[in-house]
Amino acid sequence: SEEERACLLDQCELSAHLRGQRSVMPTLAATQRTGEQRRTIYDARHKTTLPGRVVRTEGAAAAKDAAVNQAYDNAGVTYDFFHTVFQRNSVDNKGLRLDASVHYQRNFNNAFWNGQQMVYGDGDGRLFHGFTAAIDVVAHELSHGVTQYAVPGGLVYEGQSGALNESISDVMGSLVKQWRLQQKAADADWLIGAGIMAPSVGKALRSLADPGNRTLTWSGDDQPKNMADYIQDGDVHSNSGIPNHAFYATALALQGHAWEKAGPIWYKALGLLTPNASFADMARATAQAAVLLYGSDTAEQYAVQRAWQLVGVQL
Ligand code: ASN
Ligand code: ZN
Repeated sequence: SEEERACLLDQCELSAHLRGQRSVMPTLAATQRTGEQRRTIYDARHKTTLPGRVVRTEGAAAAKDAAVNQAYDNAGVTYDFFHTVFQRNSVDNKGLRLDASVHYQRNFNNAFWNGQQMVYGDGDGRLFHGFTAAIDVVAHELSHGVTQYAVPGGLVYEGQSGALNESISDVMGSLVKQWRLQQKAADADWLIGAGIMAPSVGKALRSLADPGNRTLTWSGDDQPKNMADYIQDGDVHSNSGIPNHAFYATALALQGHAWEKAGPIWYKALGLLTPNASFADMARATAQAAVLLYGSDTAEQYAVQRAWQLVGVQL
């Protein structure tokens, strides 16, 4: 509970003082100075009770546990990305604390955002290795939090709005990875979750460059990349291939770094959406965002419009 969590944190601050260490846990304030990260990593110890026990607080030395440090470091890079590229101060743009629990359940083949924090499984060692190792997976989960706050009222996690919610997390996940590697759009792999899956299962979870490509991605992947192949009542992780591919096409058309033009257009569009937004609503929102940022009759506006045309979404 909220109370339990506050208590755990107080104890951890206290024990840091007792050990004569500098306490780096900032006092809880409604609004946090921008640029200040406030990460706390917890160990769920293979249970499902969240958040679990505090294992690393902001500024503390690395833990012995690799998953803890990966969750901490990758959340840090993701925070820096949103702050540097979009001038966003954390998930809520008010410096929200970044909480993450590792070792959730046993053999848990997933990671998620529960509305308040990030949660990571270790994988079963057969299909997946841990989920914290992939920066795009960490950024994907954290971005669910960003969407929750940046879209007025959030995006309902079903149907097209749910697939958009998923797609925004994949787009931001890929952008954070490209930003960390300082890769141009044309040089990026555009994969989500490369390196955390057993090679026999696939190279990555999803591809924004070629959604549904079964040699690149998970064998169970059925992502469409055009409305012609839209899956009625399909999973939000499937139909997300369509807006994912629209972002990819926009970024490639605009060249350079995807976070410099395509990224800001997509990010600005979030504020123009409503909770039940459709793909067409996102197409209009991104086109409008391109006009707001770059003007009308610009290469940016046309790149966005052409990208949605390519995936079969009518503006
Ligand atoms: N890893 C998945 C996601 O963040 C978990 C889920 O199905 N919500 O989308
Ligand atoms: Zn997701």
